[in-house]
Amino acid sequence: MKCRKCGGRAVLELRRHNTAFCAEDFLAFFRRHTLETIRRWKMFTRDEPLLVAVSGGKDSLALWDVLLDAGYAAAGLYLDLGIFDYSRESKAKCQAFAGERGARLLVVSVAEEVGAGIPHVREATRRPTCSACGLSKRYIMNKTALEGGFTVVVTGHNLDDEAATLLGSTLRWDESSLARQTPVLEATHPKLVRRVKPLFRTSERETAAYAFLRGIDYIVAECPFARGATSITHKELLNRLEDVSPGSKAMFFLNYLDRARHLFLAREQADLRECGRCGQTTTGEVCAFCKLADQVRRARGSEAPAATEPADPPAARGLIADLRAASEIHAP
Ligand code: Q46
Ligand code: ZN
Repeated sequence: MKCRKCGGRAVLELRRHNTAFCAEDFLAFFRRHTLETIRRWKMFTRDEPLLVAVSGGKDSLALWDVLLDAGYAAAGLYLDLGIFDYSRESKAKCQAFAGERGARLLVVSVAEEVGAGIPHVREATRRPTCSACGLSKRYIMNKTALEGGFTVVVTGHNLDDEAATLLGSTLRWDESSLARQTPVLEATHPKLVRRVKPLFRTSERETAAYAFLRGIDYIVAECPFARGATSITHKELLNRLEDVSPGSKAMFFLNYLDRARHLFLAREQADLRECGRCGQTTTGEVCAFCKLADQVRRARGSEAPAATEPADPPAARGLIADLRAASEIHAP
């Protein structure tokens, strides 16, 4: 297999693009593709201060790497979810990455904002862990960006993430989620910061290959709460489709954006106002985050302090896609 660009020995075949690249040309392709997406979708300009949400995983670190390399003013934001070893390890990866590049990294403790780390929120509120986590992350990202003078929050969601989310929303015909799924969520209120996803056209396999070839030290273990999540089943189903018909994921998600999203958007009308407690946006009197934090504080207040830290749940090791991609990269 030869590199389409230089004719040298290819290390990675991209069936969807019907091409193959050597390491150097793949890295250049990945950077070009990402920067082109930012430009075409008008995600942000050269002068805007960016806040890149980093989890310590391959996608967000690969994206931060591309942005720093291209000269963007991109600070990182790590949200410490308090999820035992997973959080400790992923925070260390982000700190090491930032340290090596001399980049600015903001670290915010979710426990300080919510009143307890993510693993304790379910006991306190009976709200599913991932739903409380997602709500808290979105809220804190927006708040940190506003307070820090950042005009854009950049996240590392890739094509696989977006296609799996779309499949989940479609199976439920969740019109509101369908309307909100976009790679550029504009700030529709002075208290909202634009949220963008420059990797939405890039597969997980490509980000894994980029991170591997760049020698980025990222966390391979997934969050222990991701275990058994339906989104993982949706990803597996889409991977099977992609195997027999390369390009299926891109066709599903990108055509949705082109042809169908506007139908759902037309019906979605949110009347936003400021939360009476914290000033962030809400459709009611008090925002969902303030209600969540209240519930947690009430429940924790009536609880005797735990004598010991709860045991670390078994981590879901190894992203299948990572391993698959790494094994497909042939050492030069
Ligand atoms: S939502 Fe759920 Fe993730 Fe939060 S608790 Fe872990 S798996 S980190 S993307
Ligand atoms: Zn609030």
